[in-house]
Amino acid sequence: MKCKKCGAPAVINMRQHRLALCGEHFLEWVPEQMQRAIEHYHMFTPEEKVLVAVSGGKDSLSLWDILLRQGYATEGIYINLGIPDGDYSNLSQQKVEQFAAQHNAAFRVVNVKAEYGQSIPEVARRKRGRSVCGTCGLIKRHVMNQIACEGGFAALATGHNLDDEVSFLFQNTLHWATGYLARQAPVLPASRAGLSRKVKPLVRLYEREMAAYALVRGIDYIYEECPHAKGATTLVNKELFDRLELSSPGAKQQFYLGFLQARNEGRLLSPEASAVELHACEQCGQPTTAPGLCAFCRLWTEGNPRSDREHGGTPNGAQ
Ligand code: Q46
Ligand code: ZN
Ligand code: ZN
Repeated sequence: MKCKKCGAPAVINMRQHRLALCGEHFLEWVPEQMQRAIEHYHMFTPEEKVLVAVSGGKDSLSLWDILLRQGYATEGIYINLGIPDGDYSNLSQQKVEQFAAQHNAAFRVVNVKAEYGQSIPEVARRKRGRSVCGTCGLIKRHVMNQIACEGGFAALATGHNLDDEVSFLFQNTLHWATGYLARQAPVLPASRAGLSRKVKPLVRLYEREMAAYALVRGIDYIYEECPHAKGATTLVNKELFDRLELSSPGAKQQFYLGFLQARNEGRLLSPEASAVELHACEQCGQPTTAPGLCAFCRLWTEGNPRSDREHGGTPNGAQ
């Protein structure tokens, strides 16, 4: 297989685009695709400050790499979840630190246990019935939103790729979760005070394209999945769509982009589907659906071995 642009041996063949590219042209092509998505969905401008959520994996480190190379003003954030299996969290943090040092890039680390008193698996154990991943998602969302808002960042960027979005979309469709379907988007605007703009610049890129980008670019990332991802519905859905894609190249893209188009044209959901009434949390001030404490603050109020006094009554340190 030869590169469509220069005839050199190709490193990747993207059947859905009928495009094979050599390493050099592939390293140009991926940032172009990302840039198109940033502009098409009005994610952010070069003048705006972007907080990049990095996990140490291929997608988020590649995202950060491209944004830095394109000259965007970024800062990375790594949340150490305290997952002990295989020293997963500490090894991931090392990958992020190494990357930031190589690129001379600004980043910060939030260590959940050091900051709030318990690691994610410990909180999930204390809150019997709460899954590790559910707890993890809640804490990550809250912490990243808080830092993006307080740090004056115009947007919070995550490394979700097309395969991630397809998996979420399929899951939400399977359950006809209309609220989630209404809000699943490449950009979630900061619809009210206390909410940051959330953007997904890799939303049009396939997972295998991001893996190839990291490999060709020589990014040293953590290969292992989080131990809690094993058997997760996301992975099952991804396998399902990989099979579909094999027999019908472009199926993933069609499913996701077709959904966005149909919804935007008002052919899918009524406007009420996305209407959620939000209140400010009594403790941290972040928006929450139910009056009183938000889910994050409730997580830390009952049975947390660390006393409230250490945090002045506000678990995330907000005054
Ligand atoms: S990091 Fe967290 Fe994922 Fe690990 S504990 Fe689950 S949600 S699987 S993105
Ligand atoms: Zn080429
Ligand atoms: Zn709160």
